[in-house]
Amino acid sequence: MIWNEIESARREDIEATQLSRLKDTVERVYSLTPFYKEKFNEIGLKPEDITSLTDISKLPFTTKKDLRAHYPFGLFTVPMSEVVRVHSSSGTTGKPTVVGYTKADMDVWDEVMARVFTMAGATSEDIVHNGYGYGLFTGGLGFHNGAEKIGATIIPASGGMTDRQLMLMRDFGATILAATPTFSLHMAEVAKKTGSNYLKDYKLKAGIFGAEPTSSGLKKEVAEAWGIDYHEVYGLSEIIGPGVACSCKESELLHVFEDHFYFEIIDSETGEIKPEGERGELVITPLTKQALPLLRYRTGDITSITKEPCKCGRTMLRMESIVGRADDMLIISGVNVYPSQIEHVIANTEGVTLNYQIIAEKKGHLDKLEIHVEVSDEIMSDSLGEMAIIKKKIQSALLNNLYINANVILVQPRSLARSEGKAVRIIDKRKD
Ligand code: DLL
Repeated sequence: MIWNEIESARREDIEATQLSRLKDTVERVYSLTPFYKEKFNEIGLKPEDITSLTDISKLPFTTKKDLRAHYPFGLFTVPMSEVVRVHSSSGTTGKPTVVGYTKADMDVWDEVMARVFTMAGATSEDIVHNGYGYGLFTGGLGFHNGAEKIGATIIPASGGMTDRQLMLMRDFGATILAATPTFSLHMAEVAKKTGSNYLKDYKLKAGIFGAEPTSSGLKKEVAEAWGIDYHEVYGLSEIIGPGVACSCKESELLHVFEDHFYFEIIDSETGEIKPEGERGELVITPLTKQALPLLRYRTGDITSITKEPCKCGRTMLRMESIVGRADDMLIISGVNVYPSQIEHVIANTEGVTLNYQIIAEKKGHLDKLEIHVEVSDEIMSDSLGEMAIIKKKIQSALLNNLYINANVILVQPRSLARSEGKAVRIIDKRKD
């Protein structure tokens, strides 16, 4: 089922809607935000210069730094009396980035999340177990409102307390799971402790996972561990929260809700727009935001987009799963590598699990990479010889496929820390 018929509109119609909304957004930020007016004046640009979608390349970029520089509400275009909700990033590296919503913004957010739920096959008959954190993080409340919008029953479990979450999922008969992929896998690990027949206690049929980069291998593992369809959702608080794009049943690509978000892929270094199909940094312009409209927001996320039609009937642009964040990219002795590429190698190796951590260090002038990977229970009880073979296999795959020299350390099952939200995969001691 498709929630809104616009999701399968003709391209010309989608683009006409985008253009008129883009013009409104440009006019809005120019007249209401001194920050943008100044930027326009610097480059001699006027809102009326934007007459086609390709003119978007004339507009200035916006970065996280700009949001921080105007902390907390400096880029809002409405008085606080019209702001009904505020969220923010965790702000582990300095001041958090703060975002705000008017009533109209909340309606759009609920609408796109209703599309997400419908894409995952959910209806008012479903019981949604929401394991995304509630609070300033957009995950919990974003999913909460979307589930209510389609009339499903929402269980606002939030993150943490794994045993209790499992009890609620069983006792309330949850049919849809919403949580980060790593936390969902952790919940499955704990559920499995009750025996190999654990799935009989649960009624889950689908899950909606996101908020962190996830390899195909990890998606498959989560889907198998819960015996469910895997749907991926993408989003970020600066743009709206979860609900910018979501994958349907047909493929791993995510449908972008283009009537509300304009996507470009750029070369991070030069800022040039890249052609369809090429990977680069995702830049998003929200087209209907009232409280915090931003122009060409640099997400730092690396992906590609395609206009190829999808069997599900939706016509909107699709994006590939995020490969990684530009700032998560590790440069190891001159070689660029994303954690998800390392995860891909681990996923293709028998005998290990997808619980891993990457540690980068400097030894003298040299970069050293250590990768701790948990082995499976079966391997642990096998011989040391087997472990040595696995270690070698991963190391040579990393060298042959990614050109990186890493020391792989196999560790005991369940010995690495688990996350209740977004997983911490990289410890880069070179940054200290
Ligand atoms: O993580 C919103 C969200 C909540 C999305 C729940 C999906 C599910 P932020 O905390 O602002 O918002 O973090 C945004 O998380 O720029 C990406 O780097 C990453 N991210 C979000 N979804 C995905 C995904 C929420 N599906 C940042 N795959 C983004 C990979 C993702 N990375």
